[in-house]
Amino acid sequence: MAATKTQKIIIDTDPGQDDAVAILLALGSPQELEVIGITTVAGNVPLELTTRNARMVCELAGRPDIAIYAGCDRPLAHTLVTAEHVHGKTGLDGPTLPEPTMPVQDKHAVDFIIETLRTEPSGTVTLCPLGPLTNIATALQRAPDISDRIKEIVLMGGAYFEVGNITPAAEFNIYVDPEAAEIVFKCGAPVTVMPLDVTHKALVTKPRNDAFRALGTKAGVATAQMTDFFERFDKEKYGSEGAPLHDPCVTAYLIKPDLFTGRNINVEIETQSDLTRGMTVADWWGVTDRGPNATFMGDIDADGFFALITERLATL
Ligand SMILES: [Ca+2]
Repeated sequence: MAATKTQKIIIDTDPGQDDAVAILLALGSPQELEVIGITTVAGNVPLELTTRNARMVCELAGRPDIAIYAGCDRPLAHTLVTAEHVHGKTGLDGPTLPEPTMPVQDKHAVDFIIETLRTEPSGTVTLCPLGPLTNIATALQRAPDISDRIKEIVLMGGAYFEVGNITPAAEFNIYVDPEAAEIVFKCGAPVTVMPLDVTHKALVTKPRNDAFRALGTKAGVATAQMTDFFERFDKEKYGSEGAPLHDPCVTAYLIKPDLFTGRNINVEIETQSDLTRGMTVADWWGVTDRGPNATFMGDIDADGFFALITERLATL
């Protein structure tokens, strides 16, 4: 057995094709990651659909035993903005997957997050937000004592050099709920960020997509179909050689941190300006005296990243 200690994680998610791959990667990596629960949030599509999609993905992985908790159906302060233009009407367009039959837990996602952090030994649970930060911020607001007990928050969101994808200045997850993001970035727990600067280097090129499909398994083929769908939008928008696979950067980091490099810096969230609302103001060059509050990643070994995903999908 490897000496690596299995890390307990809660995946907070708004699936989303790339969320789906992030979840599959985690479930395919039981040596490194123990998924103690999946919490859903409104984001790419409304909550009812993100909860349905999370269940579909667990069933695709052959894991109907995973506990799924539905969370907040709208951001803290503003109306929900969704992204059907990227992810399709269901949020998980691409493959044809059966309607899920596994249950949703009765408990609210926020209660699950609070209770888990209070019950598990302090510093043993990592939160993995892959969507707007509404559930995590609500938990922190309601139970400020939990911030000291979080091992780490590893999230996909924000951008500095790549600036924005939903507005010229903001990345989608942060833009949807900047007030929540501000609470999370100020909470005092260690925060690691996978911004667009990283995820726009994690492109599903044709050979990488072919490698998923060539696995010939349900999970491999569905992943290829999901990234095919996703790709249409990004190819039109960026003219890139493939779609960026955003959210799996979070779970890949927990399995193989060496795939990523970044800087421990100060990151503030713009919540006021109409023009730049949701911008992650990252002090990459250290031009302020503001203390560091996040490890902001800047680069990825993309070949290593795709090799890891393909290897772990093969085990499902
Ligand atoms: Ca997501």
